[in-house]
Amino acid sequence: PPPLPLVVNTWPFRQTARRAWSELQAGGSAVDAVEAGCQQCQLDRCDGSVGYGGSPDERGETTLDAMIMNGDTFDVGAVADLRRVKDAIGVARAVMEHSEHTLLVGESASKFALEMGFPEEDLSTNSSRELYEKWRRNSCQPNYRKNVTPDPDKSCGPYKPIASSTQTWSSPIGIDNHDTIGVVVIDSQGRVSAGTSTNGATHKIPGRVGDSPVPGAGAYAAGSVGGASATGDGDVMMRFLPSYQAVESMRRGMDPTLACEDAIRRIKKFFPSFFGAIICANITGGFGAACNRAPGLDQFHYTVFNSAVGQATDYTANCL
Ligand code: SD4
Repeated sequence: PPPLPLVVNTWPFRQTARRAWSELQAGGSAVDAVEAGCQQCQLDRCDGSVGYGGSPDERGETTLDAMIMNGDTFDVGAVADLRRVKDAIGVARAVMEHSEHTLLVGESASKFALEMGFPEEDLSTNSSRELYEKWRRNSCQPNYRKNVTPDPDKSCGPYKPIASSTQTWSSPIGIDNHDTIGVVVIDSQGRVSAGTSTNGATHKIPGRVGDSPVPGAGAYAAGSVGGASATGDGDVMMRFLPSYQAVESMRRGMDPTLACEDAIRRIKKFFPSFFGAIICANITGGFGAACNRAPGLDQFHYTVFNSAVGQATDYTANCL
């Protein structure tokens, strides 16, 4: 069987896998490695969709979602709609280690973070301000509202509900706003952890929470089985708990690639063109991924690091 430890992460973010790997080499646990890998991506602001300075919401603010799960103890910490604090995965870990709760949201999550010693910082950057200004110049075309009309005098809302129409569904999340970091680690003792960090969806409605901080949706880990993490259109994907589904399939003995494909197929049946992908890893060192074919997504690149490949290595899944 392929060797442990094993690091797998979404997208070709090799720095994430390298950082997680070096954490393991330094004696860190699977949970430490997941946190460190996500932190690296937050600092790199991977493709603008992780960490500060990306995906401004309808008010121009960047807000963060993150989760970390210890598969062996079923401890989970998560934050959603976190404001003015950059280290979302660090705060998620603080929720896990310094509270009995699982998920804290919004201003209250920020307050908790400050109590835990995280600094308060502006999450805007020139690029997030530009994205926001451009959207306003473009009359604030809402990406995530449906059956609404803007106030006739103000093209940028407030939006009012109108009778529902029968438009065919198409995913508002695409290749331009996609890259949640998801990391799954099996350490050399076979311990399992999974986690995520993202700034969500560009021009989202303030208050929107995606799949990433929801256990079973954005990520899941189960001791003596394995872990999974999803990326893509969280508004749709979270309805199917794909990470939980994939881990439970692996528990029943399914190969990681097939478990990932099965989770994608269940969503595809109802949302044929949804944008999304999932990575899976099991405690024998097996791994795989799957994605749904959508505009701009024919292949999904993910990153693997174990001693057999010897370095952070790009793998490719052909989309279903
Ligand atoms: C979300 N799943 O907030 C995240 C975004 C993402 O690939 O992963 N896009 O819906």
